[in-house]
Amino acid sequence: MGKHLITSALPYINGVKHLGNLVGSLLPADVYARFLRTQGEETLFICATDEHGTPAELAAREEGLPVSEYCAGMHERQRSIYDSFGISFDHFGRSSSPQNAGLARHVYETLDANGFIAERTTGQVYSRADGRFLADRYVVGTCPRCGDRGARGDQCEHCGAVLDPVDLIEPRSSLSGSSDLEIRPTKHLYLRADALANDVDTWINRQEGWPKLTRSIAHKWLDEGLRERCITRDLDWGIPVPREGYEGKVFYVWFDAPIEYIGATQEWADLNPEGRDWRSWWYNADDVTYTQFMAKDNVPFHTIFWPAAMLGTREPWTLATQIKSFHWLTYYGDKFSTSAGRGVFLDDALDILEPDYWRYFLLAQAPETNDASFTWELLATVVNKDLVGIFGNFIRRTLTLADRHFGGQVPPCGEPTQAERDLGVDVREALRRYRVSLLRLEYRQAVSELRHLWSLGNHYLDTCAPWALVDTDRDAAGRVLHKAINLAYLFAVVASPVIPFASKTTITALGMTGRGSEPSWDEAADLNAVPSGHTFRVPELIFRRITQSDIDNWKERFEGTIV
Ligand code: B3M
Ligand code: ZN
Repeated sequence: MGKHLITSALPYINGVKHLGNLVGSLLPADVYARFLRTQGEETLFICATDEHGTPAELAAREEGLPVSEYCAGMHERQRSIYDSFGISFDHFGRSSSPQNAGLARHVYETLDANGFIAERTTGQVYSRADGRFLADRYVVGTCPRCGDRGARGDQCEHCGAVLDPVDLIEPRSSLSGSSDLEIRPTKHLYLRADALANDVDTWINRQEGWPKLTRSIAHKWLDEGLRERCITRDLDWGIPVPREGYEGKVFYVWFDAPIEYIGATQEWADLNPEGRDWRSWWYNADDVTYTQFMAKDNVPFHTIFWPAAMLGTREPWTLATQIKSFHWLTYYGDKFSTSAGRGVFLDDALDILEPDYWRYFLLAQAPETNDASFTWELLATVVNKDLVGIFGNFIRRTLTLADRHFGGQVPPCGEPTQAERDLGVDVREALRRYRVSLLRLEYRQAVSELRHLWSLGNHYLDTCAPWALVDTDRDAAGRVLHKAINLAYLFAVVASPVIPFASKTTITALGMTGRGSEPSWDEAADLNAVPSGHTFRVPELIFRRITQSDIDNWKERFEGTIV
């Protein structure tokens, strides 16, 4: 099958991310990476913090830190949070790395040599007091539409108007407060996306398997016609533009951010050069299937502008095979917002519940076909029904019964009856459907197939009632519990991409760890992997119920953020 390269959109550095960011790229990418690894596929899962641009500068300024120091700290903070969520990156890099700077320069220089870079002069706001050009959002003033006095040069947060800095009444610098501003001419470089439109069009039209959301966004942009895009900024923080007359200018953050997918792979290889070759994933790499994950607002950059840049190099760079994109997760119908502090941020989320609760819930509600609304009530319903009521209940029932009646050892398996034969057929079919959903990157469906698979266990127990059988036919009770224990093992093994922590806890309780490689799904599906006589222990409660008082507490804790 070749090799699988997986990237998640790079989380921006300007703060701890929220549940929407997790479900919109990092988590589904992780599930896919974990799934492919369980199937024995060679997989490389790459991500990084996206560190350049004005918002990074702004966030650092708010904290009173030099921007490089701010980024280093926030990178570590984000890294440790993703680690706690079990996001299994092979490497989590930084777009401010020297590797990325080298690659970005290379891409730019190659594009320039191929005639796909143009120079244009535009007028931009210059602040004499600050001695610098101001990015649009650094200019503040009165909104011409609603009169709000705190409107930014790119947008009025109050009424939503999209603005140009020159539209503002009484504009001033948000850095110094000075109104000593003027429009000065400044030179910038543009990517000739217009001249690359045919290449992009041809490439996009070859992508038959892209999901609908990705395809529709890409085609909308193509249909509107590609125009040249400015790829430089008057800023200090970023990758310097290697061109005479461009001192004090850097590449636009969206120029170098996607290149960091490659940069981070190079960082990964440089950490341990033996046996790691970043080019074998990115350059002339015909055997690589490359899958990207992102929220819908990132799709134009990944389907149009980044491919345009890479195609314009006329070099054999790996382009995306599959692009899975997501709608928004909303908080009671409103957009999660870092700037407005609305929603549940990942550090707070971990404070409340262990990662598997979030992973399962978010995947079950993944905003795949529409925006999906987060509510505490829904979280409680999904957790209590599925994780507590189906998965946790089955594992506990099975192991408690087997422990009580067979002394912590797996009973003999006996001769299968029709019930076991039916069970075997149902299990295989459910597993097949679950696998197909994962391969198709259909997360809601995958979770629903997983839930269905788990429910076969409770159905089997309810039908065979081993707790009654022990008194009348001990062998039959043993047979049922033998199968049930093997079901518990299968359920935990195949759940590992979704709820890796609970999966591990269960497999450990079953005494099935330390067997070298990852357990094979097919082997587990034979329902014989845990042999008779094998010892196990009853695990602590794997998932606990979310109560009404939890909901009340959490609502109160987060109520400031419900608008
Ligand atoms: N940093 C996503 C965002 O912050 C952006 C993704 C870059 S992917 C190359 O919205
Ligand atoms: Zn306004």
